[in-house]
Amino acid sequence: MNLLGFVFSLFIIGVSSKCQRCFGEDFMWGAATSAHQIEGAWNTSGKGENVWDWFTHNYPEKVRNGSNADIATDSYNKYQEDVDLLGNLGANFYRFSLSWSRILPNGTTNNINQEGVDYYLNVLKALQEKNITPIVTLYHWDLPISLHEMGGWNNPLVADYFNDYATLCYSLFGDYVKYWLTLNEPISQCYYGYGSGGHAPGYTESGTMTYMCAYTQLLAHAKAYRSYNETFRAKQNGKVGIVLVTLWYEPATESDADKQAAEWAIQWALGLFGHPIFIGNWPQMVIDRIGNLSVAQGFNTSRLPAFTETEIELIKGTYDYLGLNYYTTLLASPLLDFTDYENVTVGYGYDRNVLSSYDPSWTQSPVSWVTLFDVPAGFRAMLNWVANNFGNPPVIITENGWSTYIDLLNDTDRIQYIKGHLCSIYKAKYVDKVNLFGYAHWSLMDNFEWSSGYSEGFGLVSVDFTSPNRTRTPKASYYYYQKIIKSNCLEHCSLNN
Ligand code: GBH
Repeated sequence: MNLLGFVFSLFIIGVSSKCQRCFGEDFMWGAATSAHQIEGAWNTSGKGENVWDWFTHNYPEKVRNGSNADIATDSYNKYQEDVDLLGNLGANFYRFSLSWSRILPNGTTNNINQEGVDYYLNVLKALQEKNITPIVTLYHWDLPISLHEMGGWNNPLVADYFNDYATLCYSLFGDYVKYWLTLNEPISQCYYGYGSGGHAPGYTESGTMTYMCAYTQLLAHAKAYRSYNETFRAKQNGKVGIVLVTLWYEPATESDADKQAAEWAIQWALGLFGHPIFIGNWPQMVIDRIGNLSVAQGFNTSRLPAFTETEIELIKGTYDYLGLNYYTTLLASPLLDFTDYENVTVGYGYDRNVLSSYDPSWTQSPVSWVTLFDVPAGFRAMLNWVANNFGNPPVIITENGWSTYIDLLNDTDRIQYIKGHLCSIYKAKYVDKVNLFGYAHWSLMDNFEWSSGYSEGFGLVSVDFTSPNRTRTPKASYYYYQKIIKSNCLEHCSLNN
């Protein structure tokens, strides 16, 4: 090698040691939304009412500024623009959800709304034209009101209605859809909807209903997974999974009690749903804890519904892949002494027994849910926890994102968040060997943020909610993410922490 060549090689080594970290060519990049948060058209074109329509219309005080999703981002009419935005982003996939009551206005298969079916076929065709893979969630919290009136997720028979709906969707859309997700974040649905009451339907029975809901949702997921196996897999050759979430928890101190608190916090979220699916039955410490407390509290049986042997087998193994959502990290200590079984209030928070705090050095979102901090390390830790506890299943990140004021176009804090979090999953995948195959940012665009209404936005694209056009404007983070997708590489990602 001549001198010039030698100097040139040094230059190349110099550039690459600036920590260019490249993902494999088959790694999938995408963005996510959900039906109720974007579609609008809440009572037109044959759509039936869902529990969030009912909740926002009847309890406007439960949502910031009394907002609702009657129009939202109007994606029912503007889906082509959404698909164009995904195309320009360079997205390989789009994670979106189907509105159950748009397809089945009463929730049941005796009445199919053809206009709703056509809408989703149009979305799927538009995606196909741009070579964007659909990853379709069947249920993202928008239960048809008729099923809510039957008790909603407190009623185990709703699992059968979900199975009917899922089966219909496989047959209607299965030619286009190869990645299905049954339920979005059952812990959030069951806790915020049936426990804290912040979400529809607004029940506040976290010591009982949260677990009934969990029981029914696990049965619903499992039945829908089995139906795919029995009737569709051979022909359609797709994959079915579920979306789970946890706040990541680190022990507040190195004490054993704090370590146990952090572990329990994860078990009461990821464990509650992941253990039945990946290992079989509820986690043992959850069974023991709720059982013991229930007795001490005067219940005849545990507040945690017991699975029969048949149900355990039905649920076990019902995954082809796992969708994981990660947003943030908190610190954990015990709420009460772990051995104190007397005088413990009935409730999920007391069962879980975690007192949360945070590190004041963490950057906090200026607008979001009580606690959204930018803590990339928790992402890697969560992925490792899942790989270690659930046998390293194929995982795709179905949500990860940061909240800002909705009109902020120069969203440098979101860029900072994305940068750190992508570096963290890079390390999980390539250093720790977690079986991760894709990443979706939440969200493609600002949308109806549940009980926060439109007071905050997770979007890469801003939406003008004051204009009937719902004009979409990409933020700085959209262009930042576009560059990453195009190069498939990260710059300045150090492997040292
Ligand atoms: C995801 O849930 C959802 O899947 C998605 O639809 C949503 O838009 C996204 O997060 C962003 O929030 O106000 O303190 O009571 C993440 C779990 C559950 C976290 C509800 C915030 C309310 C917290 N979320 N929770 S608080």
